[in-house]
Amino acid sequence: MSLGQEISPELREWVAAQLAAGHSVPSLRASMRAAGWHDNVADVALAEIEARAAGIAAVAEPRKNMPGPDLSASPLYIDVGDRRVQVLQTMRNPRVIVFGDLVSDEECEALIAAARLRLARSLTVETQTGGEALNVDRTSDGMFFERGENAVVARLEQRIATLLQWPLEFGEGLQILRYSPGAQYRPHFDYFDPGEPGTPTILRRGGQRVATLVMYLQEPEQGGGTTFPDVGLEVAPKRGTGVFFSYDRPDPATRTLHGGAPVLAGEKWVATKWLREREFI
Ligand code: PD2
Ligand code: ZN
Repeated sequence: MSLGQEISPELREWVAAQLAAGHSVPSLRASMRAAGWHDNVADVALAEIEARAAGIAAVAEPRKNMPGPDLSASPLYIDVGDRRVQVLQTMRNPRVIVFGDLVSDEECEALIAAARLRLARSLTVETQTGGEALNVDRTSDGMFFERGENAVVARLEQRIATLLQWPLEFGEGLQILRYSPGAQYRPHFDYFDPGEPGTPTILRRGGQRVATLVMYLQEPEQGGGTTFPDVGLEVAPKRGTGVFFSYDRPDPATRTLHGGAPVLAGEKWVATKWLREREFI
């Protein structure tokens, strides 16, 4: 669809706020037209919001601008300033890329050491309320670093921003997870479900998640792969390696359902970087 004018997240939010404040759809349509919005943009934006309000899932438009490395020349390595990251495997639909030599052994050790002291049973964002809650689907222990919290975190975040061509400020703080034997993360999507009542609150901090990078800091002896059930893919949790995947709309059609398979022996540690549409505040 070529509308000539983009329906920005800000426009969507503005329309939603006006409706919540009691303005009628015809009056909104009139003020949007008066403000210079093309009729079709106003109609599409309003139809989407009305559909959502009526509990009907509007078909989300895929984003065009997405994080990810430039693979146009099929590189085997990508220079990210302080190291050359290997491109080990790529998939198009879903977009999945496995990177090697992404995190050094020393960086893995330093992240684990700093995180170990602060582990607590993992919380996931509670989409009912926008708060956090214990989640039975995730039996790992975890914590979050602030963005740039220490030198190793800051260096890794800069490397990720360069590699994925996405502003550092659009990233959430690094999450660290530890899986003991038996622990797993059942298949889920990382984007926030547009149908959940808590989602608008979550989206205020930087919009949707659009991509994930899971980096393996310590490999278990057995089990613990990252699985993509829709496409029968399993990525081995090799230390220093990272699996990147992106989703251009918050929709299962992206085929980015993924999980952490149960650890069968040993301990698995990962660092996850989630990327948002906008600056994450
Ligand atoms: O640890 C993993 O393999 C894993 C799997 C699925 C991590 C995440 N999701 C995540 O952090 O979102
Ligand atoms: Zn996940």
